[in-house]
Amino acid sequence: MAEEARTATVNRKTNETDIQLTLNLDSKFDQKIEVHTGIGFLDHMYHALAKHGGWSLTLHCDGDLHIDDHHSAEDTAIALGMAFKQALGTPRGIKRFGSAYCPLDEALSRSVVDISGRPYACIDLGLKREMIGTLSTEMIPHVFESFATAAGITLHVDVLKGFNDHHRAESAFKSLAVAIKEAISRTGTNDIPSTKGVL
Ligand SMILES: [Mn+2]
Repeated sequence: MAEEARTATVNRKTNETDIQLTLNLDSKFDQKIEVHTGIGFLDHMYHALAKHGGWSLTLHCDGDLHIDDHHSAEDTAIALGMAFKQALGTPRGIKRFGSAYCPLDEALSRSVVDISGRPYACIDLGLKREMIGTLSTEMIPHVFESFATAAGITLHVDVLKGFNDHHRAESAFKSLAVAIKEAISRTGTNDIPSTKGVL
């Protein structure tokens, strides 16, 4: 029996950004990914996250890029986290924990996820460049943190190796995608995976 796809729509408008987002966490066979944040490298990262997570994702952000990339990067991560949380609903019948290593050539990243209901992020990417394209590298850990906070998940992302910052960042997003895919995979039960009985 086909299980219902876990989906969400988030529209989030502030004085700094105007975001429309749709997410489907169960798009194995019919993925549709369209990301326009106004920041090319960030589009590339969200695209990788969706692709390897098995998601469909449409994300449009009209942000205050005349100031800098900060609000657009942070707010799209918040909107994505909100959509993730909404799509997942009460976390019943999922594995809860997930972890993955993903290489990209010489770079190697590890992500560990707990769909805990407790927002926490430990991010160590060791990026050296100031910018990758038009994205400030300092915004990349901020994106992971903002996503984890809005999603209500515990997230550890470490880049273990690699000298190319594009590779380091991309392998980090890929490992996050694969770790989340495991964590939210269905167990076939209706169990809430916590000794507390609540997540
Ligand atoms: Mn910020």
